[in-house]
Amino acid sequence: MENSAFIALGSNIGNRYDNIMSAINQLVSYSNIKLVNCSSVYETDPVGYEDQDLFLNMVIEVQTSLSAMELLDVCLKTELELGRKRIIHWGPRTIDLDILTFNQENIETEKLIVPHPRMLERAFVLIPLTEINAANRIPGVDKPLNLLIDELPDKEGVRIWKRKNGEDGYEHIGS
Ligand code: GSY
Repeated sequence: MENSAFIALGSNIGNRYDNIMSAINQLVSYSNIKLVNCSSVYETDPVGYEDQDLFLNMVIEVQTSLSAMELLDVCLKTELELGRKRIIHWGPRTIDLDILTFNQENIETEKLIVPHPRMLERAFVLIPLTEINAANRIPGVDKPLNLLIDELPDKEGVRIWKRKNGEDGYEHIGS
C-alpha cells in the first residue's frame, strides 16, 4: 500500500453520522484501501449555499495501492451506493467524499484536482485535517496548516461533535 491519501467526508441529509460511518466502512471493504487515521467529527455551518442544514464533517487518512484516479472512482461509487442526492449545486447531500491530497502529488485532470482546489478556504476541511496531519503541511503550500486556519474567517462555524476517543462534545474551536 504505497500511496497515502487524505479524504474529507461530509453529510447534511438523514442520519449524518451513519452516512459518514457507512462511507468509511464501504471504503475499507476494499482490500487495497487501509484506514490509517480518523479525525474527530465536527458539526459545521454550511458554506456556500447557506440556507441548508448543518453538516457533519471529518477527515480520514488511508493507505492504498490504488492510483489517485482509481481511488476517485471508489469514492464516487461509494457516494452513489449511499444514495447521494444533490439537487442544488453546493446544496444538501447525503454524503460527499473529496480526495484532499494524494502523496505529495499535484494532479490536474478534468475529473480530479489534488490538492483539492478549495480546501485552503474551508475551515470544515482544514480543522479536522490538522488533527491527523502530523506534517502540518499541504503539498505545494508554504504555510503550515495551523497558520492557514488562523487566517480563516469561518472557523467559529466548526464545532467538535464527537471526539476521536468517542466522547460527545460541543465546543467552538479557539474558544
Ligand atoms: O464540499 C463539501 C460539501 N459542502 C460542505 C460541507 O461538507 N460542509 C460545510 N460546512 N459546508 C459545505 N458546503 C458544501 S458545498
